[in-house]
Amino acid sequence: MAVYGNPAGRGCFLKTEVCGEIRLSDFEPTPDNFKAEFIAGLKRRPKILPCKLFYDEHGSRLFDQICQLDEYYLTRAETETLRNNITEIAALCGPGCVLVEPGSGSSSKTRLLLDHLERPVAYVPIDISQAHLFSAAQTLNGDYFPLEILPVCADYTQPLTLPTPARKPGRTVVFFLGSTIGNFEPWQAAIFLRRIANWCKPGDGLFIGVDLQKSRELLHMAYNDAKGITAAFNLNLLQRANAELGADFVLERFRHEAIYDEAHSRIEMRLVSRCQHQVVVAGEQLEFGEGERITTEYSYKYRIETFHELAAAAGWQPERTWTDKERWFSVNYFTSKQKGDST
Ligand code: AVI
Repeated sequence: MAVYGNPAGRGCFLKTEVCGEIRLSDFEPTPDNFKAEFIAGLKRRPKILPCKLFYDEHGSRLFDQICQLDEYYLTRAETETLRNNITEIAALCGPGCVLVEPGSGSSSKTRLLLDHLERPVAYVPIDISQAHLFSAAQTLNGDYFPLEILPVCADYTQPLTLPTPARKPGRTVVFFLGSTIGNFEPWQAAIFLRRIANWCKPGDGLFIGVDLQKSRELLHMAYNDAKGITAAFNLNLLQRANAELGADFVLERFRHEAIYDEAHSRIEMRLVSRCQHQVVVAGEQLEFGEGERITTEYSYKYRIETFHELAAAAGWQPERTWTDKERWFSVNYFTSKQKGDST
């Protein structure tokens, strides 16, 4: 059985203009402790910050702009792959499925799926931001009646149980798109994939977008765009610290760097200090040497076989892989091999 049942999270209702009330499962995720995580990361040697700290309001807007860039092929290639294979993807989901989307954000690709699925029973967006969930529910609600929208406010990397749809569902299918899995280190990706498997019953499905290894030049262009949007996205972390923590970063003293580390098959994004200087962050004085780096993000690039092995070890049977015509990006379909537990 899928881990439905009463949500462990506190239930409450989102009021919408279209269909009255929508049941929200609220796991009350602890908001990012930006101050603690930022200072702890800058005290580590070498300095490293978790990439989730990028996404304040301005950072999220910059990321949306990155997705529109010519050089940033990932979004385009994934959308093309989904569109070109949507009939087969919908058939694999089967009738009456429950569509689950961890990190749903603005649910931008959801319509493409919902437009093709056969009488889906429920859509379960999972996001840490109630505002995102609310606007996704608002925009979709009513258009796909009688689809039930069951938003879950949670940190999807933490234990959670899925809400129970009112009607008897077919299969649970999880969509984890955008190559967000690439921002996890492989050991973290394995833990996360195992966690998703535990939401599912054997035979349930996972569709996951995974960026692929390619030439250093193409990767370099994608993460060092000509308009400097990725640089602004990276530097916005320091701007955020100035705004939220009263830090005194001078942004011109840092530069954006994104290099492809072939040994680890990952883009490593950094902020590099141009000179030796000190910065005060929330009353703490922090030292930066000339050329010293803060690692701000890893973005792993996989070979399809390597990713299949990683997923197989985490309880997922590889079934089907589609790519764009250049074979730069992959959408992978797996079925759950194991009976899950409740986490
Ligand atoms: C969200 N994630 C998949 C993006 C990536 O490509 O790793 C984040 C990003 N960083 C720089 N550009 C885009």
